[in-house]
Amino acid sequence: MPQNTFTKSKPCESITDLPSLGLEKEDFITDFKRYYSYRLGRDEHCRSPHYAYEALSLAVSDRLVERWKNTYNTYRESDCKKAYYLSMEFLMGRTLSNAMLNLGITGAVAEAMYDLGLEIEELIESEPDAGLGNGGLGRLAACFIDSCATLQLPVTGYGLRYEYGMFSQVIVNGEQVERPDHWLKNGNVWEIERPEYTHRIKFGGRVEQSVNERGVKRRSWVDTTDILAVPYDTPIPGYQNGTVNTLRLWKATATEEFNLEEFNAGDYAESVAAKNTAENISMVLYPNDANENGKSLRLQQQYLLASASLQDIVANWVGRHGNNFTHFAEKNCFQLNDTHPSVAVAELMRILMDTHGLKWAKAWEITRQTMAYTNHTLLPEALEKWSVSLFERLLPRLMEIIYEINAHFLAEVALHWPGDNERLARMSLIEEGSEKKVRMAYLAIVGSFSVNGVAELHSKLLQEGLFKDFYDLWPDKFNNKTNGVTPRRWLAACNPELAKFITEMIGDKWITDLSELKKLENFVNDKKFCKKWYELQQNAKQRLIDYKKTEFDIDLNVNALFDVQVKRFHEYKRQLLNVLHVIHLYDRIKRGDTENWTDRCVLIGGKAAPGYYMAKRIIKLINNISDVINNDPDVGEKLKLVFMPNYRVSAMEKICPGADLSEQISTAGKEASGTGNMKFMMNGALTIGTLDGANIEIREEVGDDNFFLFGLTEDEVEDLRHHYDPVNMINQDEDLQRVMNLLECGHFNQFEPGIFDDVINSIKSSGDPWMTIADFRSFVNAQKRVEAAYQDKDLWTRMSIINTANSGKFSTDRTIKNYSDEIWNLEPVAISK
Ligand code: HTE
Repeated sequence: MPQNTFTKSKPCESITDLPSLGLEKEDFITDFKRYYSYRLGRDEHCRSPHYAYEALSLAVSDRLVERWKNTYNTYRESDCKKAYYLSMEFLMGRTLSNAMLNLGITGAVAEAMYDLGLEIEELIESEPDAGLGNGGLGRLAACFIDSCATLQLPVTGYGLRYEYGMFSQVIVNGEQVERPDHWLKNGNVWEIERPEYTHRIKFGGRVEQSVNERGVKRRSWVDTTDILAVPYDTPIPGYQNGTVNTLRLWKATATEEFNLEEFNAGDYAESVAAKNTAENISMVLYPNDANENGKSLRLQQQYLLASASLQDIVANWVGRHGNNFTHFAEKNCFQLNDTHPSVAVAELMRILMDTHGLKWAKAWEITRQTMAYTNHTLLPEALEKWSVSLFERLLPRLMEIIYEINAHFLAEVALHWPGDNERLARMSLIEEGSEKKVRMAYLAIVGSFSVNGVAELHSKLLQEGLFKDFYDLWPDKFNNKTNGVTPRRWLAACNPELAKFITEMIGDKWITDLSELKKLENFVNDKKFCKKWYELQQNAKQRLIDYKKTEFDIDLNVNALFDVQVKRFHEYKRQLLNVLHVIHLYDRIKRGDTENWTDRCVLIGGKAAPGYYMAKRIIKLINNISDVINNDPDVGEKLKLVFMPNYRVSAMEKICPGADLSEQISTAGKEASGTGNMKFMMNGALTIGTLDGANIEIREEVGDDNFFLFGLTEDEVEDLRHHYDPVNMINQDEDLQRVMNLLECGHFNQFEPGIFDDVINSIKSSGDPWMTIADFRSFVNAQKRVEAAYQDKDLWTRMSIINTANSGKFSTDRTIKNYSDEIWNLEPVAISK
């Protein structure tokens, strides 16, 4: 294994002292040519844009690494407090254009590429997405680390380096087919492997009692099967401020001696095969968003992340302070992105006690002062519970520690509520039953000093419902941190035309202080401004049309209302409600009810978890309906329904600038926050939405008049559950009856009888948890208000401006400032050269 330091043979000048790299056009031309010809060995006959992308990225990466070193050294010298964002997902998307923006070199590079006869857009487009996440939770982690760097906060992201990220989705005969996403196959110029920081991760074995030299009893975890965690670092630049933070991702590999033993036994092939078993652990991202994940391999992934990251941080501490942990909690803070890394609570206890000899009480104090937990969902099917028997087999020492944490905790509960045995059973970290299970959320709550939800309503529901017992015990632990998105990627980079116009009008301070956008409101009555705003929105729509045209043979009308719903497929998100409305519009056209018609393109995109049957059927339904509608000459321009395959970060960068209407239509109380809603709003789309998640706060910011509200409230949903009768509701509503008839008579599946029966039955069931039918009428009425507003171009444009102008709250800069001030307690660190 390479070492950190090596001996130089004679005194000489520093090997890292370098003149700083230039940022002018000529500098990029020179560096590009050198990388292209010498590092990559290509010439002008090479036809693939990939190598040009690589050559440019290497040149850009050099500038990042230069600043990265300064940042690293500044943090080390300042001995500042640090936070660590532990997450199983970082949905980074592409890096090149964001890196150029944050380095402030977009213009110089574009000119350099132009001079070389290259199209910068084409190079940007040839970068694969780093799709190391499922949806909102993973993308939030990516926006967070961007904001941390921009705010100059010493925060490191820790995650896993999956060989295969989120699958890519193709549609075959209307159905989702998953293709593996081998995103690393052409290499990754942005990462640096750091084998010198490898850590050993234990699995299996058993726990022994041993006594050390001084007669102190120790628990030892022995006879384990070990793997190695090797870190790969990616630079995370702040916005034009010299800070470059780190995203450290772990790859699992085999230990050397593990193989050696078998070599000696002569089992050469077996020993090489064993390498596979180890490397499997970080091989693939589980493609479930807010769904069940019960597999042993998944628990191994979670432990790999927790153990490698904590060992890394503790080793760094010990390197500087020896075995003295007195000030550890003042200097370190761990944010757990949902329960996925929450085994970290037990792992920190293990490291402090078993490796560094701390007593239980001291270790527990440190753990409880350093861990903070963010919950991202109320859905019961997404709450992690690991079977005790699996835990015992895979991580016996950790199971032991969890039992002990539980014993101490239940004693505290018993003291607080003497004799309340029911409460003890409810709150126990261990769920009793035919199969005992570890409740990971409870472990996270008990082991943390802070528990937060991700929007006002969600945090309130956590306190009143899911975590009520814990809130009663520790009300001060609970807090809200409303989500956001980074305005660099989600406005400045993805919508450069609009960004430029905004900057011309109000200056460029908005890029790092999004509340500045409020100044746009001063222009809502300025005719020229509004005209320009309208033109820019139309241009963005046209760009979206052109982008989609490369994928299918459909011509969309730029004057139609672009009505967009893009997100993971889940019943609670109610893509089905959208579909019912589309069928209703189709039905109106067919029966000639088209007076005052508003042309509409309904665009839907998103992936379904491969094992989520109902979600996949809904995708098929959308594709079938789309076939019927788009090919019906009676319908023509009036209505189009398009399913956009393989929705991902880089697709959203094109979609959100080109949307008129943003569909945020989840059943109230089910979408913890949503973040797509914020991207659309920032880019001037209007929202049609329920009182759910961050929609509530979006509506508060833009005002009632600039938001299309519909649907039951969370309270009403819960009340209605007891006497929900969707069949009766259908019978009471003629439009809905006609829609259901079209579905039930097989109008959209003439040659595939019965394939949508399960979908139809699910919404007609009185037990439908998502209550799609209940919100149909209210949704249709809201859509009518949308159409009326859209027909008044001036009104719509004004509303659009007001949406962008009031999106300031939804910058992750604000969110991260809240985390930093109220949970992490960090100070910004200016970078010295
Ligand atoms: C919420 C979404 C929120 C986002 O986090 C989500 N939670 C999960 N996925 C999300 O997108 C999640 C995934 C797996 C297990 C548990 C939760 O649904 C970021 O905006 O509303 O906070």
